[in-house]
Amino acid sequence: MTPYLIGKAILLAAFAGISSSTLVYPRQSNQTCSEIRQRVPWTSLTDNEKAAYIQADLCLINSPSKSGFEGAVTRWDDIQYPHVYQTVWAHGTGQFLPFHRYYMTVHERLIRDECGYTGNMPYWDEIAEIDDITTSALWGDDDSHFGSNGQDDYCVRDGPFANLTLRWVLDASTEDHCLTRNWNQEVLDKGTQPNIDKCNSIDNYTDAWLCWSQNPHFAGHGGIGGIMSDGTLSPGDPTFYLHHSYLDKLWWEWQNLNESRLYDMGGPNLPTFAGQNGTTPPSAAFTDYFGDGGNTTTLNHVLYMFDLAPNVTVGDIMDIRGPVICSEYV
Ligand SMILES: *[C@@H]1O[C@H](CO)[C@@H](O)[C@H](O)[C@H]1NC(C)=O
Ligand SMILES: *[C@@H]1O[C@H](CO)[C@@H](O)[C@H](O)[C@H]1NC(C)=O
Ligand SMILES: *[C@@H]1O[C@H](CO)[C@@H](O)[C@H](O)[C@H]1NC(C)=O
Ligand SMILES: *[C@@H]1O[C@H](CO)[C@@H](O)[C@H](O)[C@H]1NC(C)=O
Ligand SMILES: *[C@@H]1O[C@H](CO)[C@@H](O)[C@H](O)[C@H]1NC(C)=O
Ligand SMILES: *[C@@H]1O[C@H](CO)[C@@H](O)[C@H](O)[C@H]1NC(C)=O
Ligand SMILES: *[C@@H]1O[C@H](CO)[C@@H](O)[C@H](O)[C@H]1NC(C)=O
Ligand SMILES: [Cu+2]
Repeated sequence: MTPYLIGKAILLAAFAGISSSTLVYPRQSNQTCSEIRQRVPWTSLTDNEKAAYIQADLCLINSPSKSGFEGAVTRWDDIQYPHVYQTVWAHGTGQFLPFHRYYMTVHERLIRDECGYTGNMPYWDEIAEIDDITTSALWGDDDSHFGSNGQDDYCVRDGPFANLTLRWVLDASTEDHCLTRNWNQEVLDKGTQPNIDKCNSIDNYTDAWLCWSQNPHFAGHGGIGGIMSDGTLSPGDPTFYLHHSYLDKLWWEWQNLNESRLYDMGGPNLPTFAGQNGTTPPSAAFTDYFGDGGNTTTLNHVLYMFDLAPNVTVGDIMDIRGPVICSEYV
């Protein structure tokens, strides 16, 4: 055990009121956070840095699947799958924010480990661009932007992801389709500062997660629209990762407003809405509610990414400066 992990176990016990003997740390004994990586606004990258990031996602898109998920063709299909399959478990539940936090890191690991990406991970600074979706710095036709809006059939036909073939459909089977977008300023408008302030003013996670999952979360998804506005399939659009990193930054800022928030967890554990056929995992595999043993999400909750990354617990990712995420937002 590194001193960091011992410190965290004590901290957890203090905040969560649980005995440290019930904690199973370290789960990832061979991981340490020796150098914290920076997550930066997309606009702070140079064009070359942007192109390198886009190139890394294209590398996943052009690499063969390794997962064995039935119907997966590319590595991009592989990374989308845990989100597609676990839709009803990862949304509308307490693990919503933790699941997506870890998911950002799993995507980061794939582009670093398999595609040689060495730059900072970017986020979409939505509040800075909220006035006009059409002029966002995400958009452009060259190799350092994400293309632009969909055409009449909503398919994206410009930029590096033009004519991208996506495969997963709602029931976690496959059917080839295009990447779609359908910009919507009205929905992006939900990401206003007052709506962010409202979530920040809620002092407990049990209520705050719901607030974050609504306006600030919907804004970026619905503002881009198309696949991005689909709760199940949205990671098919490369902009998904920049939007959810931004949302993660907002959660991290909330966590830092009061020391009681850093390890605060809660919210429902069981699905709160019906999934499509196939996207509700077989109950047998999930009867222990991902390790919580109850109906409320706790720090012991397992975040599951199939074989793409090891299982970690919610407690492992609460502090982004810890060994699993090892990042900071700037
Ligand atoms: C520990 O490191 C090894 C080699 O890098 C890796 O294969 C293994 O998955 C790691 N274990 C955990 C729990 O992360
Ligand atoms: C995308 O597909 C359309 C319609 O099939 C085609 O006209 C266009 O040339 C393709 N664009 C690229 C960049 O492949
Ligand atoms: C959480 O905070 C909200 C609003 O600040 C409050 O209404 C609610 O009772 C609190 N819940 C718990 C469990 O403390
Ligand atoms: C910090 O959180 C505690 C526990 O919820 C609360 O009693 C206290 O008022 C909060 N402090 C601030 C500055 O909001
Ligand atoms: C799931 O699919 C089966 C077989 O196609 C069908 O009978 C059933 O009604 C579907 N259930 C839901 C919830 O869509
Ligand atoms: C990871 O977590 C999932 C979901 O709780 C579980 O089904 C799976 O067996 C776990 N895998 C390992 C290696 O512990
Ligand atoms: C969890 O919820 C289910 C379904 O609502 C209920 O049957 C069960 O008693 C609850 N378990 C606990 C530990 O509260
Ligand atoms: Cu999601």
